[in-house]
Amino acid sequence: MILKEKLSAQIPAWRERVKKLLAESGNVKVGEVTISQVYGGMRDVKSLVTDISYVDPEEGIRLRGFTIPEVLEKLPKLPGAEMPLVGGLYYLLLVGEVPTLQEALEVEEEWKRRSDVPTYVYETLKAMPPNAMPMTLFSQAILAMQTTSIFTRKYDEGMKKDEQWIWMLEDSLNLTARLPAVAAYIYNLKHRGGQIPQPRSDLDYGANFASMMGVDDPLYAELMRLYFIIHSDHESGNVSAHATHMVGSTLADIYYATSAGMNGLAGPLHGRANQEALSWLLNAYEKIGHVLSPEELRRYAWETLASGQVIPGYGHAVLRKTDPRFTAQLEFGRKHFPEDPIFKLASMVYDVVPQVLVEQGKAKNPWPNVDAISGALQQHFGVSDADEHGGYGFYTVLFGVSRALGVSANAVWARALHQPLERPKSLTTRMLEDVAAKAGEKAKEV
Ligand code: CMX
Repeated sequence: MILKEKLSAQIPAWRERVKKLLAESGNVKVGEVTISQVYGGMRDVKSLVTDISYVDPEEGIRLRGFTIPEVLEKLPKLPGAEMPLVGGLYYLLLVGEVPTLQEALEVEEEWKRRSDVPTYVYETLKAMPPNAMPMTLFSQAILAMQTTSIFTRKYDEGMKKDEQWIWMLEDSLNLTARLPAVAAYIYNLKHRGGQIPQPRSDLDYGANFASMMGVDDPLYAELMRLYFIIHSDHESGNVSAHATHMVGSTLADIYYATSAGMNGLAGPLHGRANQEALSWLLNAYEKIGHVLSPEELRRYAWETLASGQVIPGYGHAVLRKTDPRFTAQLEFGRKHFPEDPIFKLASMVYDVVPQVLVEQGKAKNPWPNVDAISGALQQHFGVSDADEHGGYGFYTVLFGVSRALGVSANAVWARALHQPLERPKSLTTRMLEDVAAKAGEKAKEV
């Protein structure tokens, strides 16, 4: 298998590189940690490592060194397609090189071979009450598939440490191959009578997903290729990536680890923001009855802030500029359906809301993130049925299908490089007060 061959060729040199760095420079300091960081969600504490992606606060994400526009330009596409193959993206994340079209297609073929979802997974989801949140079903499906983990079976048989990555790769390919059908089933269960989706082996990852969703428009396949590529990875410190990594560091398999990550993605400050961004736009639209004027939108944004809510899809823990993943989606909408009223509204929010957030003066970053506009694009294709909670819970599932690509690629490399059990140290408030008092005394002496 191409991915196994390419990784086998690279891993020994990477292991030597890390070993040398640790042996020669293990005691060199990377940074210092302040009390505000200890109390403040570890913001910007440099304590994780990944070579798969890096988020620069000003520039945004680079996947294996490539910006989002570069990724979209360089990754191979099917003849006549606008957006690259998702298989090429997975190759890039794992191998670190831009694949040829043939190599990207080989990954797509691997996925097709592995895409069967065990029937009991569908039955498990069907047995859940109708008010189960889509993300609950998604995480549950992933956990239910743990019974198929080869990694855990090999562990039980006494697998060698150097081979852990091989079985993590097997599991990761199986998991990522099945997730589009799992997601489409969750949508069907919630909104379309619960039929089991029929994957099409003549279609690529994005187009097959579009087909399982029952959206005929070929543009939706292009959107989903774009969507699955841009949501895949955002370095290691975001909650879904970090939770997956932390659970995986116990040698739990990819199903346990990804399910944990998805539970984090379900939170409103993370992936759930993509549902809330559409609700926020639709509320505005329905309230006023037409696409708002900038002045009306400004008032609506201030009302949201005055009621103590955040404006979903705006702000970020690391980014300090417009998220290039937002821009890629904005450009897609501008090119293909600039007159869609909800898309128009989402574009106008971009013109108005950053200034409102600046005036409010709280958010460190007033600019949009990836979640601000993704729902507006989905609703254009009719993927906009509200669930029992009156929200668009399925959108975070879409994010989850893509994020599984990033976290699983990281999990393969974590096992390849023998990354150890994660175990940071906690202190008590009294200890921090003592540290603060000592620092105060020292400052007086000086
Ligand atoms: N609307 C209103 N207030 C906001 C805001 C927004 N979009 N973004 C930040 N703020 C507020 C924070 O709530 C915080 O207020 P308090 O001091 O009262 O607690 C203050 O500004 C400072 O926050 P920050 O340091 O700028 O942001 P954080 O790193 O703490 O949080 C994030 C980052 C994304 C959670 C935050 O910007 C937010 O809540 N945004 C809206 C939700 C959202 O879009 N989340 C998705 C992020 C992308 C993803 O993970 O999918």
